[in-house]
Amino acid sequence: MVKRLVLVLGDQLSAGLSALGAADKAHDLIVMAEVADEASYVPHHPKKIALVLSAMRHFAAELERDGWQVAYTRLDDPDSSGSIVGELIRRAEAYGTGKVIATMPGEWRLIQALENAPLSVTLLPDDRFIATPGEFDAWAEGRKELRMEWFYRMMRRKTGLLMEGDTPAGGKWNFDHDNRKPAAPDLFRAAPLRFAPDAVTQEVLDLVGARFGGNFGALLPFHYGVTRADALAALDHFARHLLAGFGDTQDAMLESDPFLNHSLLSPYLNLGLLRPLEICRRVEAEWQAGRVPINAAEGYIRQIIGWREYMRGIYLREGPDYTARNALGHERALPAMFWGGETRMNCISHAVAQTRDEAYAHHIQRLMVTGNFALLAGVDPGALHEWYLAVYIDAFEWVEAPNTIGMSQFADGGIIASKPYVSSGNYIDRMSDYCAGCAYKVKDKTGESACPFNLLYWDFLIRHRDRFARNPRMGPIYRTWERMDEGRRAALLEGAARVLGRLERGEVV
Ligand code: FAD
Ligand code: DLZ
Ligand code: SF4
Repeated sequence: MVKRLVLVLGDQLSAGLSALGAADKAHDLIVMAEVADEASYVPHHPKKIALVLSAMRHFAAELERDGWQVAYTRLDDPDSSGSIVGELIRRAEAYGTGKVIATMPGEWRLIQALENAPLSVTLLPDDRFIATPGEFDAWAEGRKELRMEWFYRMMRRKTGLLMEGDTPAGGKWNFDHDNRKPAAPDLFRAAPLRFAPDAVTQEVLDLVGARFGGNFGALLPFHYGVTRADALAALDHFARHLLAGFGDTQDAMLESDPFLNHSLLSPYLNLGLLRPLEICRRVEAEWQAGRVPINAAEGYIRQIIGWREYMRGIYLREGPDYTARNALGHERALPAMFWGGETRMNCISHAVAQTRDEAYAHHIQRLMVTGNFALLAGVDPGALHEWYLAVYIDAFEWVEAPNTIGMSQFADGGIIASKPYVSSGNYIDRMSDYCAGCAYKVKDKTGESACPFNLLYWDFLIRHRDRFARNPRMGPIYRTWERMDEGRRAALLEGAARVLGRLERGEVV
């Protein structure tokens, strides 16, 4: 006799999940379901689907070994209803109970589906985060600006991470000044830890290959870890071999090294296989033991207790319509180059090829290459949001949408970013080795050979002059424009119109 159904979603693979904590092994039934709706709300990268499904299957097996009863729906189950709520209803009918316990889903789409389900659903808080939504709201309430740095300091105090009493370790809250260096290829830099697929993963890979082989992205080779043990091994590998250089190379981009010193822990964190605090405690311990410098430890911890928690706070606070925001009124269709179409721009070509092969690009590739280009070209932020949600291994709406809509595209009107993240080609040239192999010349500001970023940068600023000219951080840029001679200004805008015209007509840029 089953008392209640306990829903465990594909990104809730944590032994300490609140729904499991509230459940009773002897009488409750765990429901896990691979369903068509979740596999297709955007055309996910095949590696991402494989990761989620294989991690779900491994987690279900662990629950069973631990004594839980699990009703597990496979994607190819002919009786499947195709949706999470449909599967709950099907199990409710089969087991004679409409009572469901679930941990709050990460995204509005599923929160709303569960709230409206014809079942008696109890939603429990997702306590796998450091800040509760209430804490975030209390912090945000009445503030004119929701700057991440102030939230981050609150999280440092709350966790005690890198704190000496009430003061930050090393005398500063933020060591970014020591980061942001370009990088050179380094044969001794460790590669991320790779995992060979086991039989369970192999079965999933066959299924995903057959069903989703047409989606953008290479399914094979597949090297992601799929269990908590794998995720812990990946954390250990990062802490031992890569963390020390994390700060120095954080913003750098190299053709020959897509990963540099990045951790690649986001998929494991977002699926629930790792907890944010355990990662940060390990990072802190490496610093305390003198094995990594403070700029690396602080920089890394800030990404997790700062940016990651802040993004979730914004997503929940801003509500379900956040993904539809379009403060700058951008309407352009997403250029084909984002799906691997031909382009002469080496930086975009490289970032997209890497995304296709690895389902991964690091933060600066997402923000300052693809994001920067889309913003300068006036791409519809909703279309871009769906692209980021589809193509990255770690993409879940609660973290992807604030990064895309807010940080990258300024489509929320400046809730997250105090000014748009735009740059000319200079920034990409300084931080990468992309420009040397490009058909365009980054030093050329006008003319056919000019880097499109150089042209679109000014066009963007002029198109949105009314909004940004009064921004104190952008005033100097507009003054540079005023000082340019008329002929140069006309050549820049004509060049931008030429690039935009080509995009409009679907021609190669
Ligand atoms: P590292 O560089 O090793 O950083 C460590 C950890 O910090 C990451 O694992 C991640 O958990 C966290 N982190 C770092 N930056 C951010 C950030 N801006 N927001 C939230 N967490 C952060 N991250 C996602 O997890 N999922 C997404 O769907 C996602 N979409 C993004 C879309 C855009 C347009 C941009 C600009 C950024 C996006 N990010 C997203 C943030 C960031 O790019 C990734 O977290 C990071 O690249 C993951 O790789 P990593 O684990 O090697 O990160
Ligand atoms: C991303 C994903 C995919 C591809 N498939 C499933 C699935 O079949 N079953 C499931 O429970 N979850 C899946 N997920 C993760 C969900 O989409 C995720 O739980 C929601 O986006 C909420 O964050
Ligand atoms: Fe990208 Fe411009 Fe450099 Fe080419 S020249 S790689 S388009 S920044």
